[in-house]
Amino acid sequence: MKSIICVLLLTTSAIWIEAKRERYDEYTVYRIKPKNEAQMKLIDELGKNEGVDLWTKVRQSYVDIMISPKQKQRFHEFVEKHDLDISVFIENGQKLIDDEVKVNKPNHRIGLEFNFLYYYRLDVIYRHLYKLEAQYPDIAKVVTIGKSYEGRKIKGLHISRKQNTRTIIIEGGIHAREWIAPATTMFILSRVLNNSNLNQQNLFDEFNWYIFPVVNPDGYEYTHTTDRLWRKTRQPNNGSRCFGTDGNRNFDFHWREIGVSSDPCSETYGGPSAFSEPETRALSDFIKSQKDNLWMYVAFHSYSQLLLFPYGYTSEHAENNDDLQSIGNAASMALFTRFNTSYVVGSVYETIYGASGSSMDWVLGVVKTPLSFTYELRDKGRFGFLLPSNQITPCGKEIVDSFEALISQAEKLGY
Ligand code: 0X9
Ligand code: ZN
Repeated sequence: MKSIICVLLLTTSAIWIEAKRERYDEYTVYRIKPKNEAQMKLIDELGKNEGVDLWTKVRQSYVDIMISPKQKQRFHEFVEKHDLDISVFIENGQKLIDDEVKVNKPNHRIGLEFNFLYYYRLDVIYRHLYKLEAQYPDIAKVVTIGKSYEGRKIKGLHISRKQNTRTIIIEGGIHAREWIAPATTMFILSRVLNNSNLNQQNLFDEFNWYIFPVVNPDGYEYTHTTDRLWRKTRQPNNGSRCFGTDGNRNFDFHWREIGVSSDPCSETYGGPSAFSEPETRALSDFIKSQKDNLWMYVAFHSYSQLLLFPYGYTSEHAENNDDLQSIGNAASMALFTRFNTSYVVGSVYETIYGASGSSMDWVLGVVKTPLSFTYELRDKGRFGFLLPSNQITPCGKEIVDSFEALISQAEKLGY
């Protein structure tokens, strides 16, 4: 009898959890190619409506926009009226999410080997960090830099083979739904520890690495349990029904100036104040503590295949703009060599859009570390945020190749 009740309870609670999941049936992602400034403005306004989500922000070349089934008719009228150039990129969001759940299921069984075939839950990622620490006791150590709003630890791996060397900090997962970012930072981590390419191994051995795969753990878990397309942190906002802040608009450098919203319901809400989020506070405090040795900072996002450098807050160039461009170009060329994947290189403002309050801008502008980059990983919109996990390994390999060039070109230029 007891066991029957137990089974009943388990199944009903499972159904309850399932029922609470956000669904994206018949949500369609369109690509719009704006023909002029006026159309860009229109699309930006459109993006503020309920049932409309801009997957990429509006820029000159294109914008990807997800429309709920309820909004479709209005959307098509809008397209007609303003003569917008649209094409369908993802027919049905839920279909891709269902496929992804099917593929990823096995890895949620406890004790399964960590490999790069799946997207993992936070506990699996953290367990793997400890396993690596045990496997490489002389060079690897798990570090905890603070806690998220919901109390999850923000953990990373410190890898160091030499004393007093230059430090590289890698940030992944500030945006929750960009799952390829934590996966890729884990891939880099594995190749920093153990690399069959001896040139890469020797180069990587020279540095002191801090790698944080999931700096927004609440958001990341929420994308696994409740809403696959969640982007922000999970702190409630006073006086609003909407949760969360965009961590990459929350840093204290030209905070809330451009490409950022003051509306808590917006995907790019900058927060009530700079560093209002425990996650960005923890990360920035840690970065500051490394200031003296910090040589390079790299943040990982998706998608669009871009390698970006500061600034996002202004069209004005960073002092070392030409160097950053040259380093970025070298990295992009090296990346292309493996699978012919192309990444466009440039400053945020000139390449995509103005956006202030990012970690990357803050590292250059406040911490004054001259080498600060952001990767926007695969793909170019075929799957967008819902990139299948069989792309983790190819993406990781080409990114590690690009990293080798990123570092050596910077060294060549005297950094
Ligand atoms: O808008 C962002 O924060 C990033 N794009 S994403 O689609 N992953 O959200 C771009 C970050 C570039 N850095 C700056 N805005 N400075
Ligand atoms: Zn992002």
